[in-house]
Amino acid sequence: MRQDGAKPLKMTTMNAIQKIRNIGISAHIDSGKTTLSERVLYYSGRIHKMGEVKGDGDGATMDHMELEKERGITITAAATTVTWLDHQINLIDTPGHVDFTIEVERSLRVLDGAILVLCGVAGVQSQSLTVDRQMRRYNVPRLAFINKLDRVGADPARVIADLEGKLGLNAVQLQLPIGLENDHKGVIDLVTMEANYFDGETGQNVRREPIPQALQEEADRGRAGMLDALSLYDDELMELMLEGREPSVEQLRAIIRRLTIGREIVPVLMGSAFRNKGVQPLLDAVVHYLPSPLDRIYYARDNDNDGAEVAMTADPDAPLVAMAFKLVEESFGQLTYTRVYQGTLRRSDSIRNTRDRKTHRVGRIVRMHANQRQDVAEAAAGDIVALIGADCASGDTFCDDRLNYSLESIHAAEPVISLAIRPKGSAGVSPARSGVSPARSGVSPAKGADRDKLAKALQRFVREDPTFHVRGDPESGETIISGVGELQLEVYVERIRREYKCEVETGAPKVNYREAPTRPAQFNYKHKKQTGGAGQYAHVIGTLEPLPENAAADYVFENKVHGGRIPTEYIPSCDKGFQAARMNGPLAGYPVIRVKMILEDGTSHAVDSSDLAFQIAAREAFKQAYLQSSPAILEPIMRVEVEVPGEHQGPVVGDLVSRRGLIAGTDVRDDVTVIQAEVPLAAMFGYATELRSATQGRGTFSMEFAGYRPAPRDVQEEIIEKAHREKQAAR
Ligand SMILES: Nc1nc2c(ncn2[C@@H]2O[C@H](COP(=O)(O)OP(=O)(O)OP(=O)(O)O)[C@@H](O)[C@H]2O)c(=O)[nH]1
Ligand SMILES: [Mg+2]
Repeated sequence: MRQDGAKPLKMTTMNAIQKIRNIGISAHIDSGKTTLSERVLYYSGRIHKMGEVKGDGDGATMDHMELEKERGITITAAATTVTWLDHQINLIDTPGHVDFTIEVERSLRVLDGAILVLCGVAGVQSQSLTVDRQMRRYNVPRLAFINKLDRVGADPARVIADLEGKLGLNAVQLQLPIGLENDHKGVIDLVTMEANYFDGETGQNVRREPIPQALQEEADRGRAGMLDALSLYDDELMELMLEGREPSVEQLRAIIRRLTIGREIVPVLMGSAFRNKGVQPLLDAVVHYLPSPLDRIYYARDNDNDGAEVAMTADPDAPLVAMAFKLVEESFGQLTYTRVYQGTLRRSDSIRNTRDRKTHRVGRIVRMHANQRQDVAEAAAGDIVALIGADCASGDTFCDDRLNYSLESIHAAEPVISLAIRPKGSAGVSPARSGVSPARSGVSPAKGADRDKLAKALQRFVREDPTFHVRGDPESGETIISGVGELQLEVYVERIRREYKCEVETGAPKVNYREAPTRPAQFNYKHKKQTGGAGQYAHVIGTLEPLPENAAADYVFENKVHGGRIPTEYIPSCDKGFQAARMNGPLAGYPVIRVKMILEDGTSHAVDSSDLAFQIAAREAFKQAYLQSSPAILEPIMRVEVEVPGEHQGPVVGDLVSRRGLIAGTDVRDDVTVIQAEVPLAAMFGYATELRSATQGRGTFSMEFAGYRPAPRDVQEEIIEKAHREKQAAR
């Protein structure tokens, strides 16, 4: 049940919050997000020299990590604050590569609006689709910016058709380009009906002029098209038009703002970030059309009231509710990026973490500018800041003592790929699990120190990144890291070397398979042990059932035991036992998913039954039923998009098919072919290198997890056999 108990805000407070814009820049890899952000920083006066993502200079401000500068890609999201038209814009530049998608996910979770950047040549690419899904998940209103109009083949009309056709958005074009490719000079603003040019070496001087004669007709058509599109959604405009009246600029802006915030339309702007064209009007549009924190309603769950949904109010005087959405561990403590939803976060205040109900004192609060920080005394509702020294996990909610609210957590992608890792030259023993001091383990002190460094690094990355996991393999004793993709793991391995000065070796990347039952099976298992003193007794009866592919949870437990045949206190023990067995699938040791355990009956013993006895019985019962349920090995299937010059289409498609790929479609534009396919992850290792050599370096691809599907019989048998061999070898 929702409670909308917001009280009206004071005028001065409202004015201040209305002038905040929390926005993210998200898009497919390499579409120019960081280049665009650099211009935003420069034109707003935040920096005084413009850097570029690639080349010999100092690099872009937002790509501050050494690895980012070297590779010319964004790896972690960076935040900054700029002032524009008397508004405060908190801006987060996110990475485009799908392996770092958690950065986009958590940014969109806490931002009020976004800019979806598109390449003027390539249009809607695979990551645009992913980003679009994420923006929908968090109901984020957005603007589209068609970038790279200076590139050969740039075609904004086609990109807009893509936005409508592929993403199903109501794209409303607010600008026309003045020239394309080498002739790209500026944009025509269809709201004010002016031409905008960008003069000066860095495009810093915006010159607004009457529309050139040659473009007047096109501009009139564009304006009429824009008004038609808007009037479909807005009665006020429809009426004006029926009366033959022209809306004023203010009226039009108000209508566009309303429709954008209501997510009925996506205004489209354009230019070339690299050539310094169109960025200032985009910033104007951020202020004019994207929501302030007051324009969005956010809900929390009240844990003191059965998790009822409560609307928060962006009132600085209300009790605090804030979300820690991203952490970075640093030498002087944890840096916690936090969005304040309600109330005010003040230095030295006591706040409570809803997850563990622990109270913390707020230490330093800073405003972030890429890797620079500026101390502030407080942050009010609607603001985004970072805390120094807070102790929490990413996604935690902080509240005032009086509240017990939780904010919905951040969606984390599936870790489908694994790698064994160890300090160079050491045996394959897990540093996390060895628990033996270096002096006693027989390895040299240097090695022991390396292990400590590795353990420290891994511990940190696990805390920071919910898609990164570490475990010790019980069979081989190795440390296994897993994540969403090869590049993500490669970056962490490189960071361990650089930031922790620890040389490591890794095994070959491996697929994280899953197991699942395919038909129901019964269990009836009695655990009975009589050894001298107290015995052990537990007996469980029930059914194991497969869950459908799209089930909300991987595992469900249902208790149908009547009449206390199993005492209530041991029911959770059974659940625990099933879950423990599930994590180590009896078929090949992979976690079992899509499984429901129904506990129906059992027996107990007044003296010999215990928590432990029921856990053991449930574990064995799981194995018993599972092996009767025709279990299958599931493999991760990836959605793959390959872009190649037309002449390579045939061989590249043939190669994908030979990798057990299903071709979902091909799209030919000019001389570029985009191939969409679904391919098992197991067949995609090393694909980057092979594609490069097959296309003389001109092909690119991206892939992301689509779902788990049963592997073909022969592949399953191979996986099972391999698991058994490894188990034997470990013994
Ligand atoms: N021709 C042209 N190139 C551009 C433009 N904007 C960016 N680029 C180039 O495109 C490449 C990628 O730019 P970035 O700004 O790093 O792109 P990004 O979207 O931040 O990339 P990731 O963060 O790695 O996803 C760089 O070589 C830029 O110089 C543009 O408007 N025109
Ligand atoms: Mg970038």
